[in-house]
Amino acid sequence: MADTPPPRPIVFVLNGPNLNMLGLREPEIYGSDTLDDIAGMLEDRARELGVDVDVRQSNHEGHLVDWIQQANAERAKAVLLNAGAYTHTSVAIHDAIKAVNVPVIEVHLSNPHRREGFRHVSRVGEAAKGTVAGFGALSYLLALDAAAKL
Ligand code: DHK
Repeated sequence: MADTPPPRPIVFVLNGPNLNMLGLREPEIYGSDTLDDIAGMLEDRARELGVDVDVRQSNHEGHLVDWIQQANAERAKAVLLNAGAYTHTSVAIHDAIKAVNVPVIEVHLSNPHRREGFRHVSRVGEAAKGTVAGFGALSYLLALDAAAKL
């Protein structure tokens, strides 16, 4: 009898506030791809890399905290996190990243350092393993490549 293959490592892809509006929201900054488009690209790349992705979005800070803890409890390979505006403000998300062993990679479509001063601080980046920003939807794919190699 053939052995069942081991489960593929899972990468959580967590998206924060207003990222459900991608495609409509300031396309000159965030691009014209919707979050569903990005999820599709990630699923295609994940298949090539031999991992699974679980793409989620919430406008609520606590959901992101819960999902970081869940990724850790389920021994996910990594978390890709675009915390939206909570990136710049959330001590709770910073603490959640510090509290877990799962590596968290900060992702942004835009380059926050080229934008308003209030985006230059990243509470997520201060705790994350690394950051990919400024490449539009490609930021997510580059971060997934990094996650698969960890
Ligand atoms: C997304 C957001 O919603 C902003 O609040 C961040 C980030 C930047 C992005 O570029 O993906 O400042």
